Amino acid sequence: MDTTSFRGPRPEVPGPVVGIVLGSDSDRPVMEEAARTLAEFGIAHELVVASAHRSPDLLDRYAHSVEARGIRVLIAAAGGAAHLAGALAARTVLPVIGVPLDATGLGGLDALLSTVQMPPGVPVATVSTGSWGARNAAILAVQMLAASDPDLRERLREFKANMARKIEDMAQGLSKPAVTARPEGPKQSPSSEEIASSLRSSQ
Ligand code: C2R
Repeated sequence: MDTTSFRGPRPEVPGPVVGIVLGSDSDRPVMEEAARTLAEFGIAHELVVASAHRSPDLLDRYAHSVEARGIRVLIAAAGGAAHLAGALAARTVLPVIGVPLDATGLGGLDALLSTVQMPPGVPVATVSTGSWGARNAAILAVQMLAASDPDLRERLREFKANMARKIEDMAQGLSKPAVTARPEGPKQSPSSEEIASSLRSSQ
């Protein structure tokens, strides 16, 4: 997507309803999981790069374009001093889901704290770091959209039922009777009388 001009929706094409914003193109490999997950649910989305720190004007323009273009939920992913999600949340009333990424070798803890510790009044729904977060951000976005979409709620129910079935299959695999060796009786240690008798016979 051309991130320099947000001109509005094309009426003939159903527009994206989720915006995934990356702090840098280097975040893309991890965040492709979010895009894949949205596609699983048939949710149209856009993937853009904009940084609160490096391109504040671009981020500003993007944040002010989303509502009018039909975006309903934002997912913001950034590493390090990750202020991207908070900066978006400051500029729109749409729900913002933050995905903290590991960009600095601190395991994403820096990004997690920067994303989650928002002051009262400006929430960012922060999910786990990295690819778990990428997947959960997308599922959470679907759940938010499903609040007003019964068909999507049905698809979420199927998704959860499939997950449960997989775990039940695993559990069944574990509870199959294991092949055990024929039980032997407890080994009796020889009595002191037997030991004494075997010593006597060996003399
Ligand atoms: P580069 O790989 O481009 O140097 O970026 C990005 O999300 C990325 O994980 C390194 C990391 O910097 C992050 N970044 C932020 C912000 N902008 C970029 N945390 C921001 O505005 O919060």
